[in-house]
Amino acid sequence: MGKAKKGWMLLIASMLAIFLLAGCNSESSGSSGGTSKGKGDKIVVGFSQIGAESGWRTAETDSIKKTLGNDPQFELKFSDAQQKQENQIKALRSFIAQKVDLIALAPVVESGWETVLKEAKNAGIPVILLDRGIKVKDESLYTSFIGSDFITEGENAAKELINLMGKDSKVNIVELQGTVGASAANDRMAGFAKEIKANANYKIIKSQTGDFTRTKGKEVMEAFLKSDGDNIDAVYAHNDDMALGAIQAIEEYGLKPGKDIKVVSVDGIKDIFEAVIAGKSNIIVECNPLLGPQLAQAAKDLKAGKEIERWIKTDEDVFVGKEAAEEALSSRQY
Ligand code: GZL
Repeated sequence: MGKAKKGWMLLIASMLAIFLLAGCNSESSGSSGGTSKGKGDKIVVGFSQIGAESGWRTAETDSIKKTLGNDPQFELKFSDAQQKQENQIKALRSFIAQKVDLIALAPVVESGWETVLKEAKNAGIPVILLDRGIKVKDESLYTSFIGSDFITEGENAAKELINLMGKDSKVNIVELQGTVGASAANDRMAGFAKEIKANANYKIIKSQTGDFTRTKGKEVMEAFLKSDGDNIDAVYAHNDDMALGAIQAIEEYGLKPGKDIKVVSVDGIKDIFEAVIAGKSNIIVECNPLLGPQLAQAAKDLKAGKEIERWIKTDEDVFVGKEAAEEALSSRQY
């Protein structure tokens, strides 16, 4: 055989060897059986967070980063979407490309998730929803929802307001809605409206989104006061941050929040407890953001091949008035 031919044969043989070696490497790092696609035994979790729009949201992020960050079993990949769904979809695609073991998604809105969740399913990556729900035809696109019952939160807000002001009082309410399209906003609105509709003396005269932020909550409350100031008896805010913005607007308008205009809101961040103690707010419906431990347990159960509940609910309370707020403040963790 001529020299040239031998040279070609050698080249082909060495290329074949490199190809086979490379193939073997991608298999070993690609998946080590079971659900774990991560490095060695670590559970690699990709968490797509909405943003940092409220004290509640920051508390949730801290809980997850602390719980998974302090547990050697986990590697956490975190993405902040700055309130944009397209950023969350990009983050999920990146997690899929990195072959994470689990995706945790706090979906900013309920719709528009089918395509990317199908990609996660096709990649064999389970998805757990955190703190907000989604609407999908194929329910198998996510494994579990860890979060609150927002309809009950809305119902409790209305019931406690009626208890406070009296079922026979004539009460005009303005409502500060959360982010448009978010399940927490849709369901808190529905739960509240259901209870108010059952009492003819209570009326929601204005309702508009404040996007779950203090700034927007203040702006919208200023507009409500401008158009209906002397005709407003109470404000219902879908979260404390918007309520705190509304309290500022009421004071700047020259009225006393908590007295001239009663205030009821959802979440239970420390600042609202302080506002109730100062007499500026009246009712707090708790919504627990400390979901880190539940997410960690669910991830471990999935890795162990265990079934997990479809809805992992969080325990919550309602606090009415100064005394209840003073009693609870010292034990508040967020
Ligand atoms: C509730 C969560 C809501 C909070 C707001 O689970 O989605 O989003 O109530 C936050 O404070 O912005």
